[in-house]
Amino acid sequence: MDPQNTTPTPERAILVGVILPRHRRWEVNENLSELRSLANTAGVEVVDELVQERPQIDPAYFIGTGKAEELSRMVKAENASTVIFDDDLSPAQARNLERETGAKIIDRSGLILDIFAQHARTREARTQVELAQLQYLLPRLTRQWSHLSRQVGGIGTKGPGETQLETDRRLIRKRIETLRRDLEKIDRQRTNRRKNRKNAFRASLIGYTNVGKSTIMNLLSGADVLVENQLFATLDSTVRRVTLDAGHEILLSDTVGFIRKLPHHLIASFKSTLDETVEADVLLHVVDVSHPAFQEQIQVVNEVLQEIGAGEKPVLMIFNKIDLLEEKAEIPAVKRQFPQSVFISAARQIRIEFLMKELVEFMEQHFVESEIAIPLKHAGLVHRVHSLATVTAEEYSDSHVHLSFRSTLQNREKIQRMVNAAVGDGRVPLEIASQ
Ligand SMILES: Nc1nc2c(ncn2[C@@H]2O[C@H](COP(=O)(O)OP(=O)(O)OP(=O)(O)O)[C@@H](O)[C@H]2O)c(=O)[nH]1
Ligand SMILES: [Mg+2]
Repeated sequence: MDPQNTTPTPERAILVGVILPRHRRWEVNENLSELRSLANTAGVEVVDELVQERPQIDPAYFIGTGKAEELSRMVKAENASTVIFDDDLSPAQARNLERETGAKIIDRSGLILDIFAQHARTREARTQVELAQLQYLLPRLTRQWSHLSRQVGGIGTKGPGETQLETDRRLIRKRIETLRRDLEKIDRQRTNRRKNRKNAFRASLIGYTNVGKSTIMNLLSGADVLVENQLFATLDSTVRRVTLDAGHEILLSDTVGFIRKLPHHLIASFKSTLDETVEADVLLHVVDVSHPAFQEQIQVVNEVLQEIGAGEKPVLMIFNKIDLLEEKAEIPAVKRQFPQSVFISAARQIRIEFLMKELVEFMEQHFVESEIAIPLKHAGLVHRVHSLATVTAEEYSDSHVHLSFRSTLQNREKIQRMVNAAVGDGRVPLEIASQ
């Protein structure tokens, strides 16, 4: 940001969406309205929209040549400085459009990265965002992007032209390496912190952005996570101990939300933040059930979960914001579709007690106490059990190590398979005794 310009007038932007034959019009409208929210969150004023139906995308301009000319005229008429495309553009398309319109061309990924950069507060989030930004920037450097002597990022930065390019590319690659190393260090610290907490049952609030995850976190744990009617208010993960009832305590985490077409670099560089989700025992998938596109949002979230390797975890669906539902009659149908679900309003504190009861039940379903005896000659396996479960007792006899442990059902199966594979060489396989 330019320090001399403390009260910048908002950038004026035009949004562009393309309807291909496989898209439905309402989908594109929904996507554009989401793009508008993204633009508003980034502090951009949307002055017009352009939607084009095309049989396929144009390799040079994404939209057709004629449409690109129309866009140019719109830019002039509205005195817009920026054009934001809902789809990702190739660096060449962005360059051509920039030349044609004279405006700065941004795509959805660029915009999301910009918001992340604006919202990043902790060292970890800043490092992660900068890494994703630089990876996004590298192939696009021929455009009028900021020279590296200025801070990378920010929507309105202009660069020095092409002479600096090679130096800039080299600098970026070097910086990417440094950031990667920094992140590895942060990752190791996080992993150590997580190891110390592994004897607790871990639940992770996940879901589309702006659905109410942090509101639920604050409500259940008394944490003070920022809640805003904004996309990507949360970029880090917060972990808090929550007492559900006298006998049940969990570690609850709240983390970054997902969105359609989350840039791939972002997912990759947010690995250490998302590991909180990957390593949770259960996922609490929060949905804004009052949103017209909530079903599609559920799909998007499931796809991202697959991508980060958390697609197979037990999930409790939390349908939030029922206070905003005009048709309460829709609830039974959603409940039939998602039997493992609760319907609440976090903001109005409706049915929160019920949510806590369901959590206890969920916890009992997915967390079990077991015992196993491992022959001493396979004692090397003991540390594997430690890594997958909370060992509550460890006793050595002449022939065996006897372990009592608490784990998720999944991890119990893993332990059983692992021990059988090592020990069960044709003899009777080991049995795990459940308590
Ligand atoms: N009407 C209504 N609003 C809610 C409810 N729960 C949350 N909100 C509002 O929804 C907005 C987003 O809430 P957050 O808790 O920040 O949502 P989030 O999922 O953490 O969002 P990000 O961190 O930005 O991804 C805020 O304005 C909340 O006040 C609810 O039950 N009803
Ligand atoms: Mg949040």
